[in-house]
Amino acid sequence: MHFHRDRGFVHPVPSEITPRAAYAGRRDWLRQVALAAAGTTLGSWAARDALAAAPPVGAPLPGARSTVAGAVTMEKPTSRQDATTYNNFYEFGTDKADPAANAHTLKTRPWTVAIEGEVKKPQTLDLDALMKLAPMEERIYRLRCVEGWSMVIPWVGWSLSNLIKAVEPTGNAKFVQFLTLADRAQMPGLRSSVLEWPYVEALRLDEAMHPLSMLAFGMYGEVLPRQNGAPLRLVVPWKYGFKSGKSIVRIRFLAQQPRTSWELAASSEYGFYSNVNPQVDHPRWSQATERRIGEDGLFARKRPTLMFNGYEPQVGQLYAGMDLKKFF
Ligand SMILES: Nc1nc2c(c(=O)[nH]1)N[C@H]1C(S)=C(S)[C@@H](COP(=O)(O)O)O[C@H]1N2
Ligand SMILES: [Mo]
Repeated sequence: MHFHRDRGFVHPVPSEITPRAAYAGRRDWLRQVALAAAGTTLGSWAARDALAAAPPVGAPLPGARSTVAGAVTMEKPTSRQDATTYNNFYEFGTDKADPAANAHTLKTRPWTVAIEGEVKKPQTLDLDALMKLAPMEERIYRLRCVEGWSMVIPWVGWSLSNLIKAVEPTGNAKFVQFLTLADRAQMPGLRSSVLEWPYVEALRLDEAMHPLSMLAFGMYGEVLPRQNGAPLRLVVPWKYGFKSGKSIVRIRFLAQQPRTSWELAASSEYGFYSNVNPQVDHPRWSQATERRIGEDGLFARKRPTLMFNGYEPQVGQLYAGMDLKKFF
């Protein structure tokens, strides 16, 4: 992985894929569930963890096929193995294999999400209550990272608009900010100053209300693996992947556009909007093409990148009349 420190802290360029054969976290919970079911560890943290109401990491989490326009691409999904071992989650390290190797320390239950700011119903929601807010849907989205690679991932969750409507934004609310967990005890990557913690991203309220903006609790029909942002993460498929924060603990409604972690790290490289756009290059590399993980050879960038990552028919209207080079 290469950092270009002369330009500030930035996304590393796509680096070597280090495949991980073992999937230790999943084996761990399977063992926990087995032990808990056998009643051998009742009272231990493992049993409480396994028997908590919210399903544990790796448990089945089915979702009905989404009927939201554009929510199910017919493209071949990336293998689960690739999607769970080639990750960006800097709280657990900056190499692609680090999150899968290190995220086992993330405690995903109990978990609450605080809703605050410009809403009529500020509240702190427990994960169980949150998960019941709307029926689970399966959506198969393209994911495009600003580094020039892409995947196709079957997520399980529902439109973020369900939550936004439930908390009733005030007339002043124009932006929604997503703050993710920053706990040094659970996240070894926080010792690095590669980003300002907590990892914070934000959307305009109308972007957040778009039916394609999703809160995901699962992928591949199972509860989210920790390295993919358990127990809940945002998925905004027409924007570069870094706009979709993992392991969210706080959602804040704001009148003013907030700064985000990547803007603070390198404002010339990462704009607030960060819509996927093959015509607006990243200062250090072209965005015209991408390599699909698991499909192309290393460093091959053969696939043309699509405007708004292929979601232009659904989301183009959100940016009508805007200069997309200026508001990148
Ligand atoms: N909290 C947090 N969220 C994050 C990141 C991160 O480092 N920390 N990385 C982002 C980036 S750069 C990408 S491309 C996606 C990757 O999601 P995936 O690993 O599930 O494919 O997560 C995004 N969300
Ligand atoms: Mo990314």
